[in-house]
Amino acid sequence: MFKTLKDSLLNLRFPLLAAFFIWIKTYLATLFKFDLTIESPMQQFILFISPLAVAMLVTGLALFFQGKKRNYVIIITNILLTIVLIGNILFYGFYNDFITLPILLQATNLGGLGSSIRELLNPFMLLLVVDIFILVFLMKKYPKFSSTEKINGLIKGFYFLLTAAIFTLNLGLAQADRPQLLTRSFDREYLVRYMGLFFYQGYDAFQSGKTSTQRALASGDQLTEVQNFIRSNRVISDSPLAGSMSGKNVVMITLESFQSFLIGAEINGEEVTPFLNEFIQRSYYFENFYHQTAQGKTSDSEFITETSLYPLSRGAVFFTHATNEFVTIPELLRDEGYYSTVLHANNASFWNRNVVYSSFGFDSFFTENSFEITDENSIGWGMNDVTFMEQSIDILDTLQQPFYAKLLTLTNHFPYEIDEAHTLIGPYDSGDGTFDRYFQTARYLDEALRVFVENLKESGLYENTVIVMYGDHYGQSENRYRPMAQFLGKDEITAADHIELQRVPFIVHLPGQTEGETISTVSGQVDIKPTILSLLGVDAPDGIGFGNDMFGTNHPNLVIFRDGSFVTDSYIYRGGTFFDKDTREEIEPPEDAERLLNRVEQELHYSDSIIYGNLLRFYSGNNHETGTIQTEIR
Ligand code: GP9
Ligand code: MN
Repeated sequence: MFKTLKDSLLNLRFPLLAAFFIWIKTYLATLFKFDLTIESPMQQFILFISPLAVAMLVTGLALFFQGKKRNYVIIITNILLTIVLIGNILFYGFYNDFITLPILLQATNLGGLGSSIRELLNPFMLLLVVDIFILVFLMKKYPKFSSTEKINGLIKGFYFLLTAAIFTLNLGLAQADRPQLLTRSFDREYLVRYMGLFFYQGYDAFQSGKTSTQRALASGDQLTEVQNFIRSNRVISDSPLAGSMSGKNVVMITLESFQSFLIGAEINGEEVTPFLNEFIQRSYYFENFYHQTAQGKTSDSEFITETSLYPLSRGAVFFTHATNEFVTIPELLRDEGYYSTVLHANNASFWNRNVVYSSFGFDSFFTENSFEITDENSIGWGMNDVTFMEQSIDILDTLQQPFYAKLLTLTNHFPYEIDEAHTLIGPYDSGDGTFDRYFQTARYLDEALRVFVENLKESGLYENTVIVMYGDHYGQSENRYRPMAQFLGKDEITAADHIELQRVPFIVHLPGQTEGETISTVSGQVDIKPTILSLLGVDAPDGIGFGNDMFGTNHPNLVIFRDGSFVTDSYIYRGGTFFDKDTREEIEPPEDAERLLNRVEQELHYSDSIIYGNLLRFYSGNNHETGTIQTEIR
């Protein structure tokens, strides 16, 4: 009996070694390839043990195979996990984020990964595969060490008990350090940090499955529940401008990757945004406006704008729920006789736009085929913004009025490439090229906006067009907070600074407006739809979207971010800590903390349930025909 036990135990050597390899390489990759904030020795320890339980569990599945097969299963498991690991390293190198299943399905948007493929040649990568060769070698040359004889049930039980014990220890320590880790799983980084990359990846797969089930089980009652929640938090706008723009054209320009700190900034005494500095003097400028996007970047900003819902925490709604029912700006304006269109000099299927715009009810979509794009007028991602604006005016000129036209800019896009011929100011001097050139491409975008407004005046459209501009999302990620701190003259970028850096411009210029106003209301992209509808005097649909009219003096001054952070006019909340909004110092949780945290959680939850359950198919006001749009070619 003891002999069999001892032999069985020895037979665990090979699988245990394989699990050990996976554990250590995952730990090393997590430590060196992902930029995770570790604040205490305990967190360091949790990070160290976090890959172990899953490594043992997955490798342990091989114990259910007998004979030669067992070691092959062990090696194949190792190879698969290594692919996931390397895939995440490459993805992280570019997106500063971990892979989620929905984003993987967005293969067309993984183009940017090209530059990270170089990483594959990094010697570190060798370290991640060398163990596979060692295992194969041991299997071939040392049959005794890699013996695949039957393993006693008791020993198997011991193996999995040990695995479970390690997992429980890991989870217990993680929960103690960060309560509600799994229930409030807005944040991928936390999951990787506390439970390891493979646990996170499994959890993500489980969430994906749950999402599909949610849709199948959804019912009209759920919509009623959502509507009740929204109605109970709603404020009726007291905006003096309500209805004043009825029947006017609307041009909405997204400012690619444009953060608010650029406005008014100077490089070597030269203004980065000379045009906008002057334009906001005769427009409404919202200085406390925040983007609310997540993984879906530009597409999320569009989704939020058109629907007043929050983006998903995983994937881009433009891909995951492209054909859901939504009640969008174009659909609502169609009832008022508006023609809606999008102009963007890129390919039609990028971010799945052609599919989504159809279901959003746009009448047309002017893509790269509608613009004359040449090598000379291209920068970085495609046609330069100045030429884009010039050619866009020609298109706007031909449209049926009133129109709602959305123009998506492109030059100020990561990695902020620009050539001599288009450079209008010198770079910043932090030594980080991506950061330093950002001011140059932003300056170029500013120029494009000047060209747009001038040409709009010449075309005569300026007199009856409301111009709206907003930044779609941040341009400089946390990877660039060293040069960012240098630029802002700070020692470091704190959690509170990070939130304040999510401010992007929101500008509204009304026809005939000569006097501007800077408005400090704390607002975000979910507020765009109610604000535009209010200006145009169109009733917002009842209780099916979030956000409030930014021109209302009774706006709630609350902005909720996808990861559960939020800002009010007096404080900032991020990662479990409150900060004073003015001083940005850490503060004790304020009196209404619990109420606000609940509100934030519920709002995100109800928004998700609309998307996951496709609940707006049950909305009675949703009688809008959505056909297929043609992408226009001139
Ligand atoms: C591409 C443009 C950029 O068409 O909208 O998208 P982004 O990478 O910023 O999400
Ligand atoms: Mn963008």
